[in-house]
Amino acid sequence: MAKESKRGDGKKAAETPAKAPPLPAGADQPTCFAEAVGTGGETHQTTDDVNQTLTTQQGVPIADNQNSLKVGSRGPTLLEDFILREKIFHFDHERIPERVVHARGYGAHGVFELTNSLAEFTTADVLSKVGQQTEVFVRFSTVAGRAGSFDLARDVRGFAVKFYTRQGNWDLVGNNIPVFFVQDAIKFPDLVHAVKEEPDRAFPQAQSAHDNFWDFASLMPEAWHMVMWQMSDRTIPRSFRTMEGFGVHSFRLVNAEGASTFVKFHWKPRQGLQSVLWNEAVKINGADPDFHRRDLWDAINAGDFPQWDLAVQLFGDEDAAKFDFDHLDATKLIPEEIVPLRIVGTMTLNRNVDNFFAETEQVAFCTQNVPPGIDFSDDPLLHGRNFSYLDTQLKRLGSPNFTHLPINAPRCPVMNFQQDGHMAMRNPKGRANYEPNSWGAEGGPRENAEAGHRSYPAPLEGEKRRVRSETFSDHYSQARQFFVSQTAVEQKHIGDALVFELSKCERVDIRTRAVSHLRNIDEDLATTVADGLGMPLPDAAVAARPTLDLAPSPALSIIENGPASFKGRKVGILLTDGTDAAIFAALVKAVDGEAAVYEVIAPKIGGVTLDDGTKVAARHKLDGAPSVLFDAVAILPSEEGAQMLASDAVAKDFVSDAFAHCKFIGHSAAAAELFSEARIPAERDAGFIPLDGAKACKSFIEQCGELRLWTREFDVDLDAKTVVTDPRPE
Ligand code: HDE
Repeated sequence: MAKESKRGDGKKAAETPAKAPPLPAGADQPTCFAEAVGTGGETHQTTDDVNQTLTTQQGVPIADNQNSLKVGSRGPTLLEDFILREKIFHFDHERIPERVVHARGYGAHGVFELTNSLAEFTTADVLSKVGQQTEVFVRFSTVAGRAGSFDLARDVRGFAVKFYTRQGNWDLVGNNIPVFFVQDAIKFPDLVHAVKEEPDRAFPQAQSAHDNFWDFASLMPEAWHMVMWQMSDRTIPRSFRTMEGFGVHSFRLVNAEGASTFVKFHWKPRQGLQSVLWNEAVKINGADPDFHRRDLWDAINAGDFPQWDLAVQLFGDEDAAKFDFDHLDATKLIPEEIVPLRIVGTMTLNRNVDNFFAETEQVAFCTQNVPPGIDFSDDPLLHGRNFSYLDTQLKRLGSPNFTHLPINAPRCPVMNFQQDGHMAMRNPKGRANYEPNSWGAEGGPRENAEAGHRSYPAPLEGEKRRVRSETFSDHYSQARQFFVSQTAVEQKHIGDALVFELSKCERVDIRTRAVSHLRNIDEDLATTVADGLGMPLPDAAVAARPTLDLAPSPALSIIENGPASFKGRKVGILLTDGTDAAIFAALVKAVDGEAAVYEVIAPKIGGVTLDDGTKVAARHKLDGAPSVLFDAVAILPSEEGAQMLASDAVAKDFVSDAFAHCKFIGHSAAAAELFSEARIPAERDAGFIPLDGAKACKSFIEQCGELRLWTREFDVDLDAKTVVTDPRPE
């Protein structure tokens, strides 16, 4: 069966352990709503299941939802109209404050299965029992943009996972980058203010390419390791499905004997890493601002469930003492080559949300949500976060009872004497609401020294001072390590990104100060960026410590860690009337064979008639589907169709963008005319694959698994001449 990408409106949900029970028969598509109340996501149908009469919030049936109550037919409208008043009142209060950071996000449900026990290191049940499945909810996000901003902003991505464990919720609130911009929580508001839109003009939105961000970054040497990641393609991922996730800070695992082991958490996507090009990102934002959320929704609905392996790096105080950095400094990572990753389980996202607001918007993460057996390190950034997340939920969700919302409610029993407050839905019964009490078995829950969370008794002493540890002062060594760990084309992208971003700064002194840091990271990069900005090379910034030449870490490259095949990727197939039906069928078969997806693009949305008379529906009209929406393209016009497309500016853009973005391009012989009108060089490179039979179609899709013909970039980009040396052999 051919795998045409699903439109994404049919639900294909997989079972998860604590899935809400199904709605009553006949009520699976309520016209009003199913009101979810209670603690564990149980659903109560409050509408009339039989005839589904529209009601007010008070349950009063509504006779007319089209007209307000008036005197005569032309008014005035009467204040007595409680139906109108209630409806408008509720509408007026629909919005809650968006998150101050990570406002734009998208979530999905899934399951985590443990494959390797860490019981020797932790009492956390979720990490102890091999084969045990734990329900999870994940929210991916951008950081800087508002909730309505576009998906392909150059930005860090949030990767927040809530595990509904048997010992309470565990929130691993991470990013897709393993380090952070600042070392101390007290600098976080400054960082966020600097990167967000400038306060007087309220722009630019969702981007760091402006004076305020680079002013701040250039005054903060500690930011430059993360700046290198930010300027890399990590911040323009192809999909949420192709990103890594990192817990960033060191946490502690604590075992039954009370022994502590430090741990860093990593999520490795089974889909392989993949990003887009900056020029592509800019165009995707115009063509489909919801590119990432649509991608995740479509993949899950199509049953192509994304998976990540959870890996840990475990180390003790003695190991930490040997690192040439301080693991409590969140601007540093622990290279995988120094502390190897140990895969302990797999997360599968298998269910889209039923309601975006109820789930993705109202989910409330907190770094402090940890089960027994997981504890905190002394990372000062983490400590700031531990305060911030609970605090922000009160502002955003408006009540300390946000934990009663089904998306936030633990799936295990919740028993305590906390009570009342706005919108309390979990109201204890009985007489005792305090502890200790002498009401015996009816007196409610009691503390449990055995099962309860106990903080690791780390011995501490010291003076109370506002200082930054000396051990936090090497700002450039890992930034350099990151840069030298990239392939040539990725290094080029970092150079391009820096030139682009700094060219958006109006103040020359800010550009200059920024480049002065690059001199401590990589001289060639500094030279390239200065050249790209048309400015002299400034003196190097004063470094607190000399930069070390650390060994490259191949794990840091995206291209080195790409997918094994074209699985889950999307090819756009451009058809016209008269396209060769046999080739189209062979291509669809090849796409299916690799478990990839395709979408048909045609001059008209009504579709095309192939040369054997078959009619094929189009998913997109050509004007609405630029090639940036696809991982690869197949251009299969008939002779006549190619002639028509050759005079169409949009068709020419389709081809020339696919070419410029180094994509693999399968094509019919007739496409030659379109190529020459699109000014594709007559001597075509290895990325052009003539599709003249089933074998060619198969090898085209196999080759697409390489994702891009990166060497082409050195032929098509003017900046390439000045950035890095063309890596191809002479
Ligand atoms: Fe956050 N961060 N953060 N952060 N963060 C929030 O909490 C904060 C940091 C991250 O999908 C807020 O519920 C401080 C690092 C993610 O709902 C807020 C500091 C990392 C999300 C907050 C940091 C993150 C947030 C805003 C420095 C990667 C989205 C809304 C001390 C490890 C979670 C909210 C979601 C959200 C504070 C730094 C990741 C204000 C004070 C480092 C993925 O509480």
